[in-house]
Amino acid sequence: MNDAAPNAAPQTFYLKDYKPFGYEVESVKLTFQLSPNATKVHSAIRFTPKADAEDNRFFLHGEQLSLISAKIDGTPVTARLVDGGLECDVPRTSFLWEAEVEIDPAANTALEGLYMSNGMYCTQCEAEGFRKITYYPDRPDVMSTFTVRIEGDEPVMLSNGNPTGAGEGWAEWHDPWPKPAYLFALVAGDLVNHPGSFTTKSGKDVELNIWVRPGDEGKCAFGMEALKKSMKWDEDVYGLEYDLDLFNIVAVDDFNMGAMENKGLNIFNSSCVLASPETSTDANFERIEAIIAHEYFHNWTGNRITCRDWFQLCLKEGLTVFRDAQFTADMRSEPVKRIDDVITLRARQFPEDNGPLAHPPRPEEFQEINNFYTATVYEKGAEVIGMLKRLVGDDNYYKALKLYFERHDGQACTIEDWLKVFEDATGRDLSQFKLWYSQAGTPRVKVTEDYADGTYTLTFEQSTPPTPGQPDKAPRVIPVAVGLLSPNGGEVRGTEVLELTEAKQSFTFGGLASKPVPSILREFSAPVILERETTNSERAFLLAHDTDPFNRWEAGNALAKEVRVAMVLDGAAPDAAYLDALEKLVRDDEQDPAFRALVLSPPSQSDIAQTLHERGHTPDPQKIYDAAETFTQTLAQQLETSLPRLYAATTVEGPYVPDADGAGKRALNGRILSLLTRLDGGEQAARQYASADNMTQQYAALAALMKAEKGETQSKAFFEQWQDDRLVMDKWFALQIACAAPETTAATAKELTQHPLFSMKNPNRFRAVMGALAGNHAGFHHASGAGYQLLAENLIALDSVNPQTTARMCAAFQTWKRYDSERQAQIQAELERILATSGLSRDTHEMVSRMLSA
Ligand code: 0A1
Ligand code: ZN
Repeated sequence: MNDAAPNAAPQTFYLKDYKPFGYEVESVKLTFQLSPNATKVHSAIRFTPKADAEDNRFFLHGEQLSLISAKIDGTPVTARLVDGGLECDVPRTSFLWEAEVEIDPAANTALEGLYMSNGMYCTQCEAEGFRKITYYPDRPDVMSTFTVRIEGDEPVMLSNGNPTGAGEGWAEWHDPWPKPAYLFALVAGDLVNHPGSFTTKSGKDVELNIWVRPGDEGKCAFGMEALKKSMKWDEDVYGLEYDLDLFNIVAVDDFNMGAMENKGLNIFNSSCVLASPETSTDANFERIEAIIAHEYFHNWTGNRITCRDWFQLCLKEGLTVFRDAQFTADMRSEPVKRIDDVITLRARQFPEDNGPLAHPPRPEEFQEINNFYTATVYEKGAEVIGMLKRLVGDDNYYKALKLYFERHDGQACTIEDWLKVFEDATGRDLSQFKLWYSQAGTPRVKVTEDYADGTYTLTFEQSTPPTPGQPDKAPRVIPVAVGLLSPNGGEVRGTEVLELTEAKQSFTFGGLASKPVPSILREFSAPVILERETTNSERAFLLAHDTDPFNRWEAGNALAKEVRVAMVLDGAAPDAAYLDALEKLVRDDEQDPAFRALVLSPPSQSDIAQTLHERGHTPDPQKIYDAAETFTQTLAQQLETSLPRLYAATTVEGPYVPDADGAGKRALNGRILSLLTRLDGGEQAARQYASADNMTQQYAALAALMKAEKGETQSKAFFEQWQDDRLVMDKWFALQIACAAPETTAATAKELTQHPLFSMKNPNRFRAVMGALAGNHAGFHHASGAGYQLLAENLIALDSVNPQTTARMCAAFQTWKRYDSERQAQIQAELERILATSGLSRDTHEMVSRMLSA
């Protein structure tokens, strides 16, 4: 069911047009009479006109609703149905608005508003889904208390806040905290709970529950512990306590995103909460812990203090991602978390910032807000906060946050409010820093050096390439953390933060005995691309000696990229010195296994393509693939004699524990197994597959075997064993495609779309297949164009079912201008084909037109 979305000229919304709503909403009472195809929603809402309103048009959003009746103060009224909602003539004094509407949750495959998943009712209202439930001023700056009555025969019926009554066929809820409609939630179905409890630091007992489908009870314990750790951490680090008697989490199989922070009733994609050693990998466990924390942290950064309008989305998302990253660093390993985050930023945000979809963390216009839940808003939004914290220092950061909560609790805020708090708390002028919120694009920072008479000079030049709508950019404030090492390995100057504010700027370091080796952008102190002429031997030196763990990894990563680039461009053999350095590191048992695993993980093929493109070459995906294969094979051979010992030494014995230590060891063990499998015909991997008692090891063995084309038996066995587990089957679907050779990738994916367990209605399954297709760089970009075609066909088919997921997945084409003219022509034709689809959703229309018009 699509919104009426004309293929031409959809409406654009602008930040500059913001106007407050002309009415206060004093209270909201909702009654739901549940029925799969005909749910009735009765609303009783008290409005009071604002005395100082610029505009008293009484407009309520509403989409896909059948209006049955409307009343004001008990008297029937005639509302005018207009585009996107209704208008009505209303009194100039406080009045009670009542409406009855009918909706069809069973037909709602877009998964926005009230919908059904496996026979269970659930809601998703962010960003603008509440208007599909009833007529309402569906905007985040309208906050009110909600009282909800649910009538139906579902055994469990939940809403926000605290329960206030229940009986045969009904349940009532009241949420005392004023909230915007996007935080409304309702869940009803046959659910069972995994209970828990938490006592806040001021002594309040909070009842906790994770609600799941019968059969999934055994997969809740880890999530419950993660929730309790999050509650404790937010008290300890930010001084923030939970504010209701109850906190519910519900797992839902059909969900467009990861999870949702609805007040007191978080709804999670089941893949982001259900965990067990048998069915989840270490990576799954870490992600679940992080997402539970993220949604919980939103209770303050998002719910108690929300956004004035959707342009301010990064106010809550950037800050909450920053907070969940701090949490993960504290629970696990700070350097490993930082390295992982930078890998993700480069893989997801850099392509966005350097392509046709580039937009600032605070965009100034949109057609469909769902298209702006992006890596730029989330991850770059978090990087901006990280820079702010580095610039003002830790103490000032927490002082400013304290002021933010005191000053803005209960309000809907803007980026201006946020920065003002920092200015007031620190006395610093942040007007130039604010450019990070309004300018798109990744700054390039070029560094040159000079040494004479004991004085070392670093000169930085910053510039940002043009992005859509922003041809020129002003210099930004860029914190660059720098340390200096002596050429024989010791640190001569510890980390200091240089503040770049101009287009070109120099910094000097005096009193040095010899020319130092600089370690620049430690901890990745700013989301920029650093350009510096250096040598592979200096990179190898830093890989061995840098005292900053991030930059040690970064040196190894840069080296790995240089070696591959040389292989692709000149057909060079893998660099011997680099192979030696890797071998030394892998065999050094003193080094953290997680770190060794990271250094052993090759840069992605897409990353190599981006690097080639930045240097003015046209990347050839097949050549990049071949170089990767040759490199890994050569590395395996070089390590041949040590692999069995290394494999044995890194195998984690004993019962599986999903902690950071074990995960680091298993990650290294998995890398070693994949190298070994290239040489031993798959013997060791087959043994590991047969004996594994946890998914991390079972999956690692299966992946190694499939990559080596030796996994047919195990893949069948895996299917047999797990065919009834939807989340494990997603792994199976994705792995077939991830491991396919370039020439068979599209065919493999196509075959899987015909598999009886493939479904367009389940976003996880669709993403497992189509996401894996787009993620197999050489397969997706195979010269035949079959990958492009298959994705486009499936996106067209999905658009009428689920526009939001379709639009998000269109971004797989965003790097299209990197490639040669044949590939560009193929992609362009597919994008045009999508755009020409009749009845195309507003979501997909916006994404595809942005990609085509750049
Ligand atoms: N606020 C959630 C993300 C989210 C956004 C939109 C959704 O549906 C359209 C669902 C979830 C978060 O940051 O976790
Ligand atoms: Zn969030």
